[in-house]
Amino acid sequence: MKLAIMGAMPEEIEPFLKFFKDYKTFDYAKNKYFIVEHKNNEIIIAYSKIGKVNSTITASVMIEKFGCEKLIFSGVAGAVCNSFKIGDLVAATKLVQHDLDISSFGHPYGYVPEGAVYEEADLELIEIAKKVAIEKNINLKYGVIATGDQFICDIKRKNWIANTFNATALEMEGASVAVTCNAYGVPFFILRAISDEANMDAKFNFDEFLETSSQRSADFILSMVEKIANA
Ligand code: 3QA
Repeated sequence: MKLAIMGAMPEEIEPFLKFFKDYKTFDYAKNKYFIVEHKNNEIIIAYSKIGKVNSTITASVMIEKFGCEKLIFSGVAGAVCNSFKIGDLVAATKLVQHDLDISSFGHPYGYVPEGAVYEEADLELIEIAKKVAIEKNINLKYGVIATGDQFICDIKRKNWIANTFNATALEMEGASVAVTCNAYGVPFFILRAISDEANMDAKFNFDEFLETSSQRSADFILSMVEKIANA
């Protein structure tokens, strides 16, 4: 099986490269792809760079160029629902582009013709995550993740996103990866550890917690990979 593991920033994939140690590096489409042989599986690891466009390119390359059959995203996110605290892990059930807006034509936010407001994550991978959470005694959260090309550090915008999409966390890549994977019929799973609360303090919290939250997300994904590899 060929499995893709992606993040957006170097810090988000560093824990994987540290864990696997032994990898080959490929340059493609202005990015680096790291290839690991693991228990008869091939794992392709990359960070896309920030945002919807970059993450779309990387997810497409993972599928088209490297033939990945499943894709996992690991990284950090801003919390939008009050019960999510820094360090908490959230698995996306559905993803939405909060900055996609043709509402002047009467369409709902996040919608364009022939698309859907919400892109759904793969249920089998969510089941595997549930098992890992039980085994590791982790209070894994689930919910809608909202994506847009903006670092959100403003309560008004954050609350608008929470209310408009029933979102629990927000970031800048999940929904574009989801659209890409669903277009190709590739099952995907998106996990984020909270790094900030998308408020006035977001910039400071983000800088402080990027590394530890990235590690927390990666540790969880590595346990999932063992289950996927042994399946
Ligand atoms: C944004 C990163 C992008 O990949 C999305 C982090 C955590 N908190 C967020 C928030 N709003 C939107 N997204 C997020 N990731 C960081 S830009 C800083 C880059 O600095 C999730 C995320 N509140 C690089 C050094 O200059």
